[in-house]
Amino acid sequence: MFLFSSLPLVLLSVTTASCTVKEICEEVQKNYHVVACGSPGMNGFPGAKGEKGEPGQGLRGLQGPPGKVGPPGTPGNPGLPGAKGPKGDPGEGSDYDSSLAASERQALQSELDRIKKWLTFSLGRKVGKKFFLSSGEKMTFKRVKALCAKYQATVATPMNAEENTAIQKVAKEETFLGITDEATEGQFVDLTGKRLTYVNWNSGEPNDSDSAEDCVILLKDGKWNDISCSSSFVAVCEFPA
Ligand SMILES: *[C@@H]1O[C@H](CO)[C@@H](O)[C@H](O)[C@H]1NC(C)=O
Ligand SMILES: [Ca+2]
Ligand SMILES: [Ca+2]
Repeated sequence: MFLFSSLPLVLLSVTTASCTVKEICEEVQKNYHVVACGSPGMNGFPGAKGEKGEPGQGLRGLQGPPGKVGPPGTPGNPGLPGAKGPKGDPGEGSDYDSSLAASERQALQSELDRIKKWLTFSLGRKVGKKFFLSSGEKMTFKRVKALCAKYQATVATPMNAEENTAIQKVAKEETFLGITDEATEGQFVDLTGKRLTYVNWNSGEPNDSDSAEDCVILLKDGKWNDISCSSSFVAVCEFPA
């Protein structure tokens, strides 16, 4: 029941506890020799003064007027680079995000991958490219769809026996699947409208009892039963892993 509402919080606390943007930045600096955090150093000192020009060509004897000024000497070598400046303040909001270097993005990505592993370990089931999570709450099919959509996910839809088992374990109780025959009675499709390539109906199902069963639940033993969409069952969503 608290899982979904606390999920962003878990992520947030995990992120703040182990990985601030500043730390990632320092990490990146260490590992990739990128100077990205500090502001640029000060300019070097100006070069040494050029050599004195050629003497002018005044007449000997009486001292003539001063000769022409010689051509300027070649400029001195540039000074050494200034000392490294103090560390800059972290950027803010989207300005900073959009200027993330590839190496910084890579560091963030590996941190996210690590967090996904923690979540899989403690909460959910990952099968192939799917990650199944339950909110633990019971609700109508319509509300399950809305809940999953709110989290950029869809209602759990098993495409094979392995996924079917994973959903069964995550749900622990009977749960809606992302399958209906609302559009055409007797023709069960997934939520994108595709015909099913895997089914696991219980014997005698689907029976469209009272001509009012257009949704599908996963029973505790993993078999499927068609049932009324307005009854309430545990919500399980599938996320791209
Ligand atoms: C049809 O399925 C429902 C469950 O959805 C079940 O309760 C009922 O007994 C079934 N009816 C028949 C005739 O098998
Ligand atoms: Ca039906
Ligand atoms: Ca039924």
